[in-house]
Amino acid sequence: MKNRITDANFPRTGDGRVYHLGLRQGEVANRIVTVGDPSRARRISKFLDASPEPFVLQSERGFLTITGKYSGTPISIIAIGMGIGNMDFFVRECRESLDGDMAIIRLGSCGSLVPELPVGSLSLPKACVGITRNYDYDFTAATTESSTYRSSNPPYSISRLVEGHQPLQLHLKEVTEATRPEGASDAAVRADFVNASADSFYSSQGRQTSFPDHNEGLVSELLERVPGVATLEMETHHLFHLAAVYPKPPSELPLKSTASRPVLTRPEGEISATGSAPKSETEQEHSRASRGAIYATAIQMIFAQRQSQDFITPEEVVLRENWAGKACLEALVKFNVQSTQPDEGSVWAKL
Ligand code: R1P
Ligand code: URA
Repeated sequence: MKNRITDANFPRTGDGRVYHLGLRQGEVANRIVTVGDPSRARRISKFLDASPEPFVLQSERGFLTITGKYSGTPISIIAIGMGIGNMDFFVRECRESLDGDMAIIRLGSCGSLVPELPVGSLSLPKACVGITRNYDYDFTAATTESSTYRSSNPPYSISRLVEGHQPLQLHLKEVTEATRPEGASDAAVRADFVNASADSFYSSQGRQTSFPDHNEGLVSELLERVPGVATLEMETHHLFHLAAVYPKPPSELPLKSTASRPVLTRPEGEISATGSAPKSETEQEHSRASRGAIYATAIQMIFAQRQSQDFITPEEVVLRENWAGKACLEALVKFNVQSTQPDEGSVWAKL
């Protein structure tokens, strides 16, 4: 850590940079393509307009942001690495660095559990579940009964469904179909499956290693319990969840009044549980007021087929990343994002 940080609640440097992504206001656009692999971000960034020259920031923690314009519209491509934790840093730190609505597409790789999605297919999940390892389960136990998955203390928990933003999903599907390249004429593009995001590539995706993970029946349990589930990866559920729970901006509330918002403040003078003085109404309203809506969807490239054990080739990856990457940019700039960050002081306003 090179810079002095000023706020323990939401750490930022003196010049307003967030702690892990290293960004400040004006460096991230309202339309974002997020990927895991930094080389995927660099590949897609080749499609950005040459002018203004894209802004590139690699943070100390390994997040890579490339912000420029596509067909004249500001857009960011952000590589976050892997896992729920990194998705959490990305969504929250971008949200606090940006005014207005956000439209986010995750372009990721995944494994397929169904024959309809062979290696090289693209899946735009309509909804996600999360799979998490239960640290209260005794992983040293000698055997796993199949009934264990439905017991009150199962080795893995499978969450409720959370939906993505359907208008953005269907619009992205249309653009993806319309931009299908030569060489991918037979690749399936599906928008009717459910994705499962796991907190491990191995144990909570049912892979067998030398660890006693008690996961032999996990994939069958998932298929049985979640109708339409077809893919496994590691971040999309958290993205959909944060987007779904984020407070709607006043313009999207049924009554255009803060009176219809959930109660955020305690009665005047009440002391909080920690004994510290309660925050003033204005402070609380400010810290929880919506900064704009978050619209999120995903497009996933099938890299691994868990039934056939096939794995994608490097050449197939390049073709899919170029195809889906360009489709994400194209779809985002054509998607109506009503309220946006002002150009003034931004990296994309530079000529
Ligand atoms: C595991 O290999 C990684 O690949 C998938 C998973 O979600 C996980 O991050 O996505 P990315 O290709 O976007 O990283
Ligand atoms: N990413 C995952 O998380 N799982 C797979 O099987 C392939 C890519």
